Amino acid sequence: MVDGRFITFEGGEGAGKSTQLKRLAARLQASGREVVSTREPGGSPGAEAIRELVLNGAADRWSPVTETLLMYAARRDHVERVIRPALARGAWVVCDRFADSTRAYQGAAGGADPALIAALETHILEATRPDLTLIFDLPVEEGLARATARAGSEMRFESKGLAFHRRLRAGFLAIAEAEPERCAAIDASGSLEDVEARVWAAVEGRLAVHG
Ligand code: T5A
Repeated sequence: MVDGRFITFEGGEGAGKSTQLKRLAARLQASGREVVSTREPGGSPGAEAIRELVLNGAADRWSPVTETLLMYAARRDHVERVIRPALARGAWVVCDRFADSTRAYQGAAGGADPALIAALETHILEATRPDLTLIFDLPVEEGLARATARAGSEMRFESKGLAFHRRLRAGFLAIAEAEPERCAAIDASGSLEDVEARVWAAVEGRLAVHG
């Protein structure tokens, strides 16, 4: 029986999404499901090439509107080549960032027109929408400290300044408030185990999964 589900992880920098995504994927796999773990920007060869362009370089290398278009070019390739085929065969797709990151980073924090972003969601995503979105929430300073301590990641967005990151946090919380049926806000403070328990409670409660 096809019972694929699409779960996205969202939030500001260093909130712990990648760490928790791995834990959730392992738990779902252990219960016998096929799980596809992926990320944005990226997740397919074409989208990974765009990731290189958009995440590296000076903070002002691209305008928010250009970033929006690059994110959506990458997202369309990822959706067509990875996400839709996986869902069609019944896999569970867990994705580190998706469309809400464009709403929050390029829209709420960057100033790109929300109407442009909404139109791209309609025309580029079509019916491919997350069943559940986990929005990781953490005070900005704590997230940036975690992200800075972690080695080897692209720094373009991390270097944008505190005001940007405060708008970003507010933007994500506004999405969670506006779409409570799809989104669960996750308190990302505390130990890895504390956060893992909150994630599992949301997945179990929203998607009626046991395991
Ligand atoms: N972007 C992306 C856009 O602007 N628009 C878009 O449409 C999309 C899709 C992606 C960048 O692209 C932007 C947003 C981003 O800036 P990235 O390198 O993939 O860049 O970065 P992030 O997705 O932000 O990932 P991060 O690694 O910064 O954050 P995570 O995944 O939330 O955090 P994680 O798990 O890597 O943890 C960070 C550090 O904290 C520790 C971890 O061990 C790690 O060292 N940690 C904890 N420490 C203490 N307590 C806990 N509970 C902890 N949980 C994790």
